[in-house]
Amino acid sequence: MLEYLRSQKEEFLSNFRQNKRPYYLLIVFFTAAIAGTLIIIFQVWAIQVFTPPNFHLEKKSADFGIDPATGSPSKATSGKKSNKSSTDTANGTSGSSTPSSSCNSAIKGTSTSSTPIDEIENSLALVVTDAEGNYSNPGSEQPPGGVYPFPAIDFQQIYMGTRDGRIYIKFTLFGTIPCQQETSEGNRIMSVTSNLGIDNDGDTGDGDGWLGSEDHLQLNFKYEDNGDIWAAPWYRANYLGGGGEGDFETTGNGLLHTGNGGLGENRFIISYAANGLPNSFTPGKNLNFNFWSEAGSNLYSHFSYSHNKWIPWTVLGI
Ligand SMILES: [Ca+2]
Ligand SMILES: [Ca+2]
Repeated sequence: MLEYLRSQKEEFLSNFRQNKRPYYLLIVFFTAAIAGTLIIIFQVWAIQVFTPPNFHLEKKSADFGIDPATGSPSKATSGKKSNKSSTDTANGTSGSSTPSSSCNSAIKGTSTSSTPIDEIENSLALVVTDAEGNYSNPGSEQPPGGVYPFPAIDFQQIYMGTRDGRIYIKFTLFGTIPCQQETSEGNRIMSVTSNLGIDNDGDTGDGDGWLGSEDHLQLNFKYEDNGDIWAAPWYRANYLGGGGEGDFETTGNGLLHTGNGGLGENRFIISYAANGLPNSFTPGKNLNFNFWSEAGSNLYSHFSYSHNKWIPWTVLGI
């Protein structure tokens, strides 16, 4: 009997080795394949569910060329929009203002005024008409192949005038000022900046760091990664010599008039109290303006840039 069992065992092992082994290996292979497929399906599902919505928006804009200034606004921006667009309507914004000015409600800070100034805008005097596409390389902090075009910094015309102790300056542009942070050439545009250097002593060759400018006016739009947008219309006045950017006697803030242009439009108006710029904006005084603009990105502080020559203007009360 013992001998019989031993022979049965040998026969079984022999059959397994010769015939059954491939069958069991096939079962193991298919089981592993099914498990691997289930793991991949789970990973795809997890990416779809847990990826933040902004990632999809940004990628969509970059891949398909959707203009964020006119396309679907981001979650953060659209949420802030609804409050103040109704305020603009209540203030009677009309005529030269367009519905897109509601983008301005996303601006943080207090350097804005939404009260329309249509009559002042229409009274301003044309100071200069500038060329389209006149970008230039500043010589530092620019992309290796040179600056990229960015029409929102491309000045078209500048208008000015003083009234009731304030200087008003209007810029028109060849592009629309972004309503939210844009992506261009793989760069996130972090700032859009306009500058005016003012020569008020008739010598455009004096001054070290500012090439003849005694005053400097700037409007800076800042687009943060979290969707926040800031506008800073400010100035520094009475250059002291010495060559540094801080070598001015005074600094102060101005106003961005969001009832007449701004985000989502191709124009903006800024104003400053003339007594903050005591040697410049007296009606009848002859000034020279040196104006430049720039767009900064997460990669290059001079992603785009344009610099222009001196323009003369006699201060006009309106
Ligand atoms: Ca231009
Ligand atoms: Ca000067």
